[in-house]
Amino acid sequence: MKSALITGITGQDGAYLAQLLLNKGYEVYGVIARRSTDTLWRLNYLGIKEQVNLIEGDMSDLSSLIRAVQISNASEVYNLAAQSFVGTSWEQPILTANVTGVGVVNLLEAIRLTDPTIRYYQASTSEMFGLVQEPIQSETTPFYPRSPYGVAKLYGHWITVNYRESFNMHTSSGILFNHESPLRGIEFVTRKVTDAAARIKLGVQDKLHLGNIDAKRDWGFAGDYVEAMWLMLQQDQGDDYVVATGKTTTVRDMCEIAFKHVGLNYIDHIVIDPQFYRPAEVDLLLGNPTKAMKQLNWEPKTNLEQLITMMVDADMKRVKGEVQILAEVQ
Ligand code: NDP
Ligand code: GDR
Repeated sequence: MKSALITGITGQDGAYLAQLLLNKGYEVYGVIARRSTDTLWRLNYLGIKEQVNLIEGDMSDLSSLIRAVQISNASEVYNLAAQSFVGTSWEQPILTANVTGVGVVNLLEAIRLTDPTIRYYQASTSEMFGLVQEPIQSETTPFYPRSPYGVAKLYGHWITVNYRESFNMHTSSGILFNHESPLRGIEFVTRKVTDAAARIKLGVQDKLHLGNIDAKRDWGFAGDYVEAMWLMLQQDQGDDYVVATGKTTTVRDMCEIAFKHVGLNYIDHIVIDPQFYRPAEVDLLLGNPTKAMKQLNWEPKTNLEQLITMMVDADMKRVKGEVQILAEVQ
């Protein structure tokens, strides 16, 4: 039986990827960081908590990563762990650099020292395009990150490429555009909006405070995107791939979809609050996934309307108390 190790298994993508790999018959191991509260709610929600093997570790602790790679005996390692919230990266730039940037080389070293034939996936990001240098971004578009998070991810991206070129390791970098789901963290804008739409509909919230609603993003469904991660590691060679839908939408129009789904007009409930503006904004992201579609035979299956309505429906159930997601109880 094949084994895989996932860092960030308690996050949105980690949970979906663990589910995908379990369905494919893998023995799944996950690195779990020590926290004072339970972080297993997503694995619980998907009903897979008992099926994964958890190993304590932290991206900033090389010895713990070596231990995790050894214990798991993995032939594939997926590095999804990060301080992943762009806004927080201005508040904690050094932590972000250590975890999201240097953490990558820690894990690559753990692999190189243990078994350099292990295949490696790096969670790169469209945030590396930042101040976009081309209207539609592909694998050849120059990078221009706009946040400490984007800068840290750029290091992670290039060190992944470098280990492929230096040591002939099978490393792949997935340049994933925004992807969302009912398991998205509440601080990210889609989930903040779908949760608010549900709460306002059910009378437990009045207003929704947002920042720049003119920002445009290429949003897809996390469940579709984890498939692309797995496909990258099944190729003969490691490579870099953009994973996106090829459509971009403003935060404003995404709000309209969410509120309309519960019979509300978003304009009546939104308050523009400069507190949520960013020191440097990424105004527009729009990816060209042609390479992933051709070489990986991957395609996005869920459009934005389906995605947002799925998230609103899940939040309606949660706010009504029909489904309990422990970490999200407010
Ligand atoms: P989440 O924020 O939901 O999950 C991040 C994970 O990283 C959590 O499991 C978290 O653990 C873990 N983590 C954080 N710090 C450490 C640490 N020091 N040591 C070990 N683990 C740590 O992110 P997503 O699932 O949305 O994203 C997965 C990856 O993909 C991230 O690297 C993200 O930057 C990247 N990405 C995401 C995109 C998106 O749209 N979702 C797009 C492009 C890239 P804990 O639960 O304990 O906090
Ligand atoms: P992003 O996602 O920064 O693209 O990073 P986020 O959902 O946080 O922001 C998207 C856009 O919405 C605007 N915005 C707001 N954002 C938040 N969070 N809260 C608000 O109130 C708000 N109002 C407007 C933002 O300014 C921004 O333009 C996500 C993360 O998952 C990263 O880890 C990942 O790398 C990228 O997606 C691709």
